[in-house]
Amino acid sequence: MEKPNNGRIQLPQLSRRTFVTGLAAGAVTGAAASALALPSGLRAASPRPEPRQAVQTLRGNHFDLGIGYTRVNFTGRERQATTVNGSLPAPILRWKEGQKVTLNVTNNLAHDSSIHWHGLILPTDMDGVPGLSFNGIQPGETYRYEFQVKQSGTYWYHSHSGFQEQTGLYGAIVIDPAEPDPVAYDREYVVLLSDWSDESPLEIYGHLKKESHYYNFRRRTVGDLWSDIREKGVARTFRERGMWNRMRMSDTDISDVTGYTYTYLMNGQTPEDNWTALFKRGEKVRLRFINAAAMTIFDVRIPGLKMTVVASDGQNIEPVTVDEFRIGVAETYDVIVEPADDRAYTLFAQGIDRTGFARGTLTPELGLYAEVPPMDYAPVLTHRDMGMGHGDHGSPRERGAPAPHTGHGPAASSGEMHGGMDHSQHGDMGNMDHSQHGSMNSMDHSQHSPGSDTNYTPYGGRGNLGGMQGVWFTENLGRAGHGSNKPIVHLPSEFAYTVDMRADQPMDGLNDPGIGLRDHQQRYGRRVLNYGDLRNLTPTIDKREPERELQLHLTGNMHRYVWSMDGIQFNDAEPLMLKYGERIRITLVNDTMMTHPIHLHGMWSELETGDGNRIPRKHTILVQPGAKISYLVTADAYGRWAYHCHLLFHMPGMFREVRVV
Ligand SMILES: [Cu+2]
Repeated sequence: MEKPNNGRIQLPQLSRRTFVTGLAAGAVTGAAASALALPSGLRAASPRPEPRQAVQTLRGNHFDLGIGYTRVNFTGRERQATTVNGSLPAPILRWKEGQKVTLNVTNNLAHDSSIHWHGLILPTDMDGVPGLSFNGIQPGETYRYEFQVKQSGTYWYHSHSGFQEQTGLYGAIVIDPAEPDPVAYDREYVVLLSDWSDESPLEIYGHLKKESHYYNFRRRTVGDLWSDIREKGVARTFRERGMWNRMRMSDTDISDVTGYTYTYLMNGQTPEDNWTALFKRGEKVRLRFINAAAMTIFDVRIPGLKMTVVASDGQNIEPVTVDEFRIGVAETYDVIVEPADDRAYTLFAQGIDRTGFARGTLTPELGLYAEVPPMDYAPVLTHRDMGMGHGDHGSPRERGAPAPHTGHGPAASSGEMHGGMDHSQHGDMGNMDHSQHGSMNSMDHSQHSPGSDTNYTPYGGRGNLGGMQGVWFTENLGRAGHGSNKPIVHLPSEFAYTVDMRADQPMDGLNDPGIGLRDHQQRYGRRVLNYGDLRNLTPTIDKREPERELQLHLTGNMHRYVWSMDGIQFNDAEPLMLKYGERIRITLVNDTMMTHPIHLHGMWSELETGDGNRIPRKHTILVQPGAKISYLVTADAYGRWAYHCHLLFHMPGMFREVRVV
């Protein structure tokens, strides 16, 4: 890592106008909203007392890491961060495939701590999940992690204890391949994205528990109402708004935690600090993007440069050239860029909800910088994001323009509402027809009787594995690499207070770049990466067909801010049992309005993108709202493994133990 010592580089002229322009393009209206939605890192432009150092890189076989407290100042106010060796982000660990590494991790905190090596295939007691694979590291204790490095690529590490990751305990891992790298490049940089708040994680969590919209200042206003009416007419506007109001949801609720409290960081530096990397014209530069944020999904682009994506979650893929990609929390993407001119370029990573961004500069010369582009418009959730079956209405629509309802009579729409959404928890639904709920429930439950489809068992799967949850299908499964062909089944556990919404007709989560990106080709001429583009660079290793398929639902109740799988929170859940060596398919159905990054520890998640010979291997899969997506897993690692949403405040509930026996 040749990184320039980023001393006090001349501050860019980030005029207020730039940001106001960006916000005006979005859905913000009203002076209060504009002011509040400014990224907090840009509000306070007070210079740091000392220049921030570039992130240190540690190499070798043996590492001593100390977890401790460090004072930081990202906003003009000093706060306490949780760090490794005093550094936020933690040092970059540089390994070589095939070597054995030893890491002595000393916990100098007042609380238990841990480090999880995200995406690494290793024995379960080295995985670093307290309560599952080890007991955590007690205050004052040193825990020795020791394992063989079996893979190459870009990964990262973070605490798996409490909410420590949110306060700074994360860092990059770069593993050089044993064989010559199939990717050619002249220089490389880690670009680690994260989100910082001056509020403690417990405060943020407390706010969300009290009011899930606490950080959302983009709820629509009377002004929006008139522009909606102009665009869509009175009847449609009131039908749509009425639906949102009845559900007491906000169609602008894209992120639980926003730029109102978050300052978005690139390699630990705020947008105004402007992390800077050097290149020489004509060089191939490899950028290793890591999303180490607690809660923020980023959309990344470098205006003026094409990016050739060469790896996803550390695994080489067939190169695909794009202008923009979405990186979910915990995902990594490696891209190659070839700047042809002696000019600076802005690395721009805007939050999925467009309430702020991380920013850095790629430049041939220190002191140069490029324009910071305005943020894109803020997306607005539509019916299709709720799995309500509007995916077949032709081109996707954005910006408050749900697919038209042509072809649906009033009965059809109302049936859809009842099928897709569960209103039984709402005491004040007013004009909702409660008499239908009984019939809806009994209809759905009737699907669980073995007679309707003998292909699956709702509770137990095969008896000899015992105690399983979820819906398991065992016959006539879709071909490996091509995804699920099974009907959507909602278990009785999904009809509980933990669930306020269910998708009955989830859309395809594969060939969809996701909310806020769908029209970027037409609107901006940007080619956006989607999961359907991913093909492994080398042939699929395990070519077997899956023997069993698990359908698991990502569920939540936004009003209570509880998250779950199949309506069951982690504390009440049985482990998912896998038999060593078996090949299974997991189909995730997202019954919520949020995009969830789902991470399976210890084994690869092999995303079925339509080519059984080139199945890409990932450790974290983004599941779009109201969508389903399938991947294969070879249960080749004994032990107890975590399986969870990587959004920090979803993790307490949306979590399962996977046990391979
Ligand atoms: Cu989640």
